[in-house]
Amino acid sequence: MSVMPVISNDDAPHVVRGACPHDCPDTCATLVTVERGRATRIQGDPDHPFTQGFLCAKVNRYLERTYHRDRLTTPLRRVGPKGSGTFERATWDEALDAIAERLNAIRASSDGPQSILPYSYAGTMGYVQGESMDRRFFHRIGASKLDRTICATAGAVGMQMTVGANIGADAEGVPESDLVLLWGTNTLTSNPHLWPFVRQARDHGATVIAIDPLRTRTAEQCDEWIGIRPGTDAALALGMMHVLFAEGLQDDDYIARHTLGADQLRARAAEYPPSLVSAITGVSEDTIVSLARRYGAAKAAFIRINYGLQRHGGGGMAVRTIACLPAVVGHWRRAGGGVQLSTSAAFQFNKQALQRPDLSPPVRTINMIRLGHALTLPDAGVGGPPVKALVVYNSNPAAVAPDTNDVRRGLLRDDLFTVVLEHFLTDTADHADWVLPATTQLEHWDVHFAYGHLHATLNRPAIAPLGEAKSNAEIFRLLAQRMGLDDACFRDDDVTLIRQALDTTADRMKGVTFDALMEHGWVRLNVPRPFLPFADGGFLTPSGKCEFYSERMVRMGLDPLPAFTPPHEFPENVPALAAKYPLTLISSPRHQFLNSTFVNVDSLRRDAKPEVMVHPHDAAPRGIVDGATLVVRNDRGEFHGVARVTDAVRPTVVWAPSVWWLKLTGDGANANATTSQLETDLGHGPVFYDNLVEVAVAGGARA
Ligand SMILES: Nc1nc2c(c(=O)[nH]1)N[C@H]1C(S)=C(S)[C@@H](COP(=O)(O)OP(=O)(O)OC[C@H]3O[C@@H](n4cnc5c(=O)[nH]c(N)nc54)[C@H](O)[C@@H]3O)O[C@H]1N2
Ligand SMILES: Nc1nc2c(c(=O)[nH]1)N[C@H]1C(S)=C(S)[C@@H](COP(=O)(O)OP(=O)(O)OC[C@H]3O[C@@H](n4cnc5c(=O)[nH]c(N)nc54)[C@H](O)[C@@H]3O)O[C@H]1N2
Ligand SMILES: [Mo]
Repeated sequence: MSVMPVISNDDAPHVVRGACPHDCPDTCATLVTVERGRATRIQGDPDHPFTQGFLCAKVNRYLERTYHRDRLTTPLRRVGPKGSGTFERATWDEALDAIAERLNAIRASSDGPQSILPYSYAGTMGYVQGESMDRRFFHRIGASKLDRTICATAGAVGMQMTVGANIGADAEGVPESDLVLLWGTNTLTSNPHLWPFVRQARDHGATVIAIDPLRTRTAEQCDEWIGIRPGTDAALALGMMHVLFAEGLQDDDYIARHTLGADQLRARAAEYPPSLVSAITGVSEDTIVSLARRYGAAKAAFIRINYGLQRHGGGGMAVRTIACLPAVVGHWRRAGGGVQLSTSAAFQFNKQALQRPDLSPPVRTINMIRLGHALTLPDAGVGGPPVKALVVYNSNPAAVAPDTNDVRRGLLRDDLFTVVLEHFLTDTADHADWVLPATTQLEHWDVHFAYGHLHATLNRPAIAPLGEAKSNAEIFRLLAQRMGLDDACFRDDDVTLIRQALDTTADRMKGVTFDALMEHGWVRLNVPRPFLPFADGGFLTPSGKCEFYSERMVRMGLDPLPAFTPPHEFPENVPALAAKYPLTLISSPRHQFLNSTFVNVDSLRRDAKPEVMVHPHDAAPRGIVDGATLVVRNDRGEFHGVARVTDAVRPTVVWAPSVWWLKLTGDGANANATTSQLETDLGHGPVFYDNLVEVAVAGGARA
């Protein structure tokens, strides 16, 4: 079988190279077998250094999802009441004409174009279908901008403050590590292609430790599980520094050459003795001291943090603080040492050319995690006109945005004009006036960065679009035309967009060309293997040092030094609230789901129902037994789940594996009925896991 460059009419089976589009650090290189125009197999590229020939539980089912009986294949026009999910088929001409006319009318109205709001996230991480023609379109019409904060901004800014960019140690160095800390990350579920590297390190004698309020399937596989209290990681990191400095385990040479503010950091760490840290984190003093000693004695400790730990009020500072650790001990010098939140900033695609921010007039920005406020407050919560039109693509906010009850109130507004580009009738699409069928990764072109490794990947269409589906970029091209936007940039086709994304002289992109991608499917960035970004300093901060002390934080009115910033709903600080709602809810992803994607795939959901894991200490006084139907509630809302009584959660923590489609739960609600629209300390991010609740047997007396 040969590897074909584009869709082939040839009847012979052939293989098309692609990229997994999903929001995951792994961005796998895929091989799709096509027979007589139909995709019959998807596998991981065995030659790709990170994919290593295997795919995850979800993407192994990508063909089942693509050919799902419920795939949208034509445009749909709403016929029932708003939110009822009742539609009739329409032609593309009807849909595009109606949408163009309505959007043009809103642009011309007294509310003006800022009353139009795009809403998208990373349903696909591809540059073409994720952030190219769509951005040009909204920039050109002068729509409100969307601050895309829902996942990563708290930690990204935390990294920027300490090391200068969201860049980190190379996963391919992990086999040389002698201590691996999986800190606030469920690797086997959310970053599974890192695991073979961790296993290699372990084969060479490394110790692997999970730091997580949940004993996840990842923690089960580690040498040790540290069941920390949610939102207290900065205190643990400072406690480790306390011990490192007190016992002389720091690397004075690295500190002197490559860091700023070491004396202040040492003084700050002195304020965090193990006794205090133990009281904050719920981790024993012995564990804190032995973790610090182990870290100080290691030659190359690899800290894998991920986005789970920054979904708390102090999430930005938590990441900033942990990111100081490798510089204290000088581990950036060696392969396998350092910290990784993301590798995304290592990529230097030409986003300006793709997105054309120059087309936009000065407009307001709306934070996507406050969609509920944006849709329900008269000035959208930020000043200016109300939101009159919402165009959603690559996202399912009715299920994934915090405070879904508020979001739903907004989506139900009769005067809100909502257009949703989707593969399926999601909870969000159910609220649309128009639904437009989008192509999947098997049906369109794209090019990808990654956030857990250092390879760029091309995606070629393997099959023709299903039904009348069109790619996002094509839909925005057509809309631009209908609305009379005749700038030349609205005529660039998808392959031209890929070439524009690659049109850069940036050093790390040397060799990442269209031709190389066509030939190999993927190309490693122009960096050594493994990439040691800060082996000899060269931090990307204003000072060029690892900034223990940050002038920028001073200017932001924040503590310039690492510190423990408690969650918004930290029981000690909100005793009245904690008396009513004593448990912290974590709603991190279920293994078989990708946020709310794949929830409707039968073989992945099977007959599962939403579950709520409760520790025996919390279950007993509430009369909760395994299998009971529970209601989880706070002042924002409530949802139901089946009780699992287990010591895999620490006491006072409950876990609701997520993110369920509202309409597949049974009660029409998921964990986001209880989450808040509050923001993190840095980056205006969401605080999904900073969420006090009470749990009771449904129908039973209230506690
Ligand atoms: N299968 C699957 N893979 C995914 C995703 C998915 O939905 N499903 N989502 C993708 C996306 S969008 C992202 S952003 C990444 C996220 O990747 P991760 O960050 O690994 O994912 P989470 O499961 O959100 O969080 C990881 C762990 O953090 C723990 N945690 C929560 N609060 C704290 C805390 O305060 N301190 C500490 N130490 N731990 C805490 C949670 O219990 C959880 O086990 O995964 C990606 N990969
Ligand atoms: N309670 C709770 N809430 C969470 C999280 C959590 O852990 N707990 N995780 C948060 C995180 S980390 C994130 S990143 C967000 C993710 O939130 P979203 O980015 O909204 O992710 P998904 O829920 O996967 O929804 C993506 C949608 O995009 C669609 N899609 C995929 N590809 C295409 C395409 O090419 N074109 C079009 N038009 N549509 C496409 C899919 O069908 C899917 O419905 O959720 C956040 N919400
Ligand atoms: Mo995410």
